[in-house]
Amino acid sequence: MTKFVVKPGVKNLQHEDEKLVTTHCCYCGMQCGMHIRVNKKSGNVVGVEPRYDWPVTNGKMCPKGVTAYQTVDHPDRIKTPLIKKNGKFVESTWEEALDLIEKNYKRLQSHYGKDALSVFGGVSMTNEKCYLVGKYARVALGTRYVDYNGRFCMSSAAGGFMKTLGLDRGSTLPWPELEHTDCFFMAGTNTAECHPTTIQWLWKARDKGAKMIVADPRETPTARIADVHLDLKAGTDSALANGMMHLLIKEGYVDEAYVQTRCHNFEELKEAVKAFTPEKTAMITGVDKEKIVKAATIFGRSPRSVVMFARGIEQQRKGVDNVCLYTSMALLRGQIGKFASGVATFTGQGNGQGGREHGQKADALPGYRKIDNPEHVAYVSDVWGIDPKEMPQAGVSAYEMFDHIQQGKIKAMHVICSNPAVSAPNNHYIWEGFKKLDFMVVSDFFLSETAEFADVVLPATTWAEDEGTTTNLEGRVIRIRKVKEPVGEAKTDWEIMQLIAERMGKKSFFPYTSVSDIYEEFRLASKGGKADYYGITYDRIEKEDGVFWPCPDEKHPGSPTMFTESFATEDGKANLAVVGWEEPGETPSEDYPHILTTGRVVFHYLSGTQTRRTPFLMEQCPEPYAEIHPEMAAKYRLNNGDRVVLTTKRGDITVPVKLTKAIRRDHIFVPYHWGKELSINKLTNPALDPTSRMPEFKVCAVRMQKA
Ligand SMILES: Nc1nc2c(c(=O)[nH]1)N[C@H]1C(S)=C(S)[C@@H](COP(=O)(O)OP(=O)(O)OC[C@H]3O[C@@H](n4cnc5c(=O)[nH]c(N)nc54)[C@H](O)[C@@H]3O)O[C@H]1N2
Ligand SMILES: Nc1nc2c(c(=O)[nH]1)N[C@H]1C(S)=C(S)[C@@H](COP(=O)(O)OP(=O)(O)OC[C@H]3O[C@@H](n4cnc5c(=O)[nH]c(N)nc54)[C@H](O)[C@@H]3O)O[C@H]1N2
Ligand code: SF4
Ligand SMILES: [Mo]
Repeated sequence: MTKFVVKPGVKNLQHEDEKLVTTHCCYCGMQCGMHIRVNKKSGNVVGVEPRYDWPVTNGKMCPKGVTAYQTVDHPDRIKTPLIKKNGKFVESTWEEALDLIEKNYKRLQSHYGKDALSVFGGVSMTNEKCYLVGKYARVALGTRYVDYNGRFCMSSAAGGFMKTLGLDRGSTLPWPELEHTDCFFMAGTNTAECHPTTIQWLWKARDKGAKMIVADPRETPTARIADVHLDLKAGTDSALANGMMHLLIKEGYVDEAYVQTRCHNFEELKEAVKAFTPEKTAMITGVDKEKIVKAATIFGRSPRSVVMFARGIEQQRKGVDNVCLYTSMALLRGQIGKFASGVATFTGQGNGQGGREHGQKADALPGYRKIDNPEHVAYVSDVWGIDPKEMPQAGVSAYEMFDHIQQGKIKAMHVICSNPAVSAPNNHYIWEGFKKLDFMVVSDFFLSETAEFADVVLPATTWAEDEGTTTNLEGRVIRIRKVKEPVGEAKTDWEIMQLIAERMGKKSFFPYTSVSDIYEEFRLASKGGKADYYGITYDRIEKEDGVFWPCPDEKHPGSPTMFTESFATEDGKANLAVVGWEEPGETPSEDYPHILTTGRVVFHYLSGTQTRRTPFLMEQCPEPYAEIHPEMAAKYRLNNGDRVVLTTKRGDITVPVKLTKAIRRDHIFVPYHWGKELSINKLTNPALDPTSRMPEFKVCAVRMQKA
């Protein structure tokens, strides 16, 4: 389906020998609208055109989005299955690869039981594929061990929203409404680099007088344009949010009627925040008292505000507490469920929202059902056609799967659409785990650092070679379209899972001949669950510019604004967070005197397998570096570009320093998009949040020496 042009005065480029296919970017949760240019003769992808009529992004794209097409026909694509023989990969046929997988899976399960196998998924895949990963693990392989990379991404946001609001939908409002907001309170989100096409909405709001408050240890491009930059120490968000609520209550900025009728725990919260005076908050966070007061005053006086956050506050040992507290700030102001107001976490990966709702999580089933709830198990078993007794129990979280490898419980792993050799914390432990596995399979379209550990690598397709749906950061379900046929012998992830299911004697449970067959089953599997997609059809998505879940039936308009009348908790009331502040898992000491924090740059995406293969992006940002303040540099007699060794209790890395005043004097920031020797995750702390099991990527103690 091809649509052209659309913005008055702006014409999409169109060559005679090309066709345009309308789809969305494969990278972040913005899911910017785009048309992909395909050469009619060769069928190859040759370029991209922005989609001006996509209401969320209006033709805006970022440097990753405009170069994403270059990965599709990239020379590094894996074109046939690869089997490791004497330590080297050799090309093989699908028959040979599947034979080997069948033989090893059956051998391991007959020796060690069904749970000897495990699956590690990812959410750069469509809803259809993400849904199938859970079913593949539990029905085709019959194992309890399945989890996914969203554990390192959205899990604290999900846990926090579940606790406070009873439901985890990343944003409670649609993006175009942001234009009418009066105040943005943004914590731990580098929006300008990580969700760049959101900035247009902030600018529009700014033109109407809106204010921006940014809480970040770094003066990011986002903080630079803020009215107040709260330059807090990493790991002190709970104190900051409590301090903000202290002032909101003290200065009379609470929406009493809203809080009385729609929230629990207000009296307890009042007690709990009493201690967080501006003085105490300033002492813990390292932010000037005046700035804290100014931020609370702006936020408290704004009629319409949105509290926004991302991994900066979530990737902490207390990430769930942080989410609950910041969400409570929005509740105190009576903002959730109204026009141009609310709370939003920035969904990270392209399908980070949809991919976390439908059963890739260790303890979840489609539609946000729970595996420890017998009614939920009965419903999903019925859709899948299995005996509920056959449904495996809950497994363990992504990082904990590696503990189970060490304990000898997990013997094999199939990694689908993730690169934990780079992106999981405490890399050395992950690498040891992969080496210890008896058998390892990876589905990817590039030979990632993780794939290098595998016994068998299966060539998957890129997003441009298959169709389906994703759910963007607003909660809007959208269509991804097939642009071209797969390269070489690559197969889609769903076909691969189907083929392995067949080898495991479960073919009848995977009877799909097309993606829409899977989608129809998936709609039914989600029906009646908290994340209900039943009313969303491909047709409706097309006609309505996407449909927001929950959408329980085809007549339902979808839910752009959440919680207008009540919350999704049992009695409909939200739970205000009553929690204090605790130190991060690791604090500076004599041996490790500084704080290390990690994150992203605009030019690279996650573990970098795709963006490190994109020449333009590599020219812009070829290698990792340590961002440090000139004062810290002076103490170590370092000039810009000098190389340093950074060491934590878990590992070390050698990188050049980049001097900038845009970081706290006691912090070091390193982006994490590189592997092996250049992976900062050799150093990060795997301290896990007790509820979400999210590792503390954002804070650990580090030592620096001149190399
Ligand atoms: N360019 C680019 N864009 C991306 C991605 C990418 O890899 N590259 N990935 C996508 C994905 S999957 C995700 S999850 C999102 C992530 O999007 P973001 O969460 O916005 O990105 P990060 O760089 O991980 O962290 C955001 C900010 O948190 C700050 N921070 C660190 N520690 C703390 C703290 O203790 N408290 C507070 N308040 N702030 C802190 C960091 O300085 C950083 O500026 O981006 C998505 N978009
Ligand atoms: N230090 C530090 N570590 C972090 C973070 C941090 O802020 N700091 N952030 C964390 C976050 S938020 C995230 S989301 C994770 C992400 O970490 P990863 O899960 O490692 O993310 P990707 O790099 O996208 O890896 C996806 C892999 O699958 C491949 N792939 C892409 N699409 C498909 C597909 O459709 N099918 C298949 N089969 N393969 C595909 C890609 O080539 C790539 O090799 O990293 C986490 N790690
Ligand atoms: S903002 Fe995100 S979705 Fe949009 S072009 Fe950039 S990476 Fe792609
Ligand atoms: Mo993420």
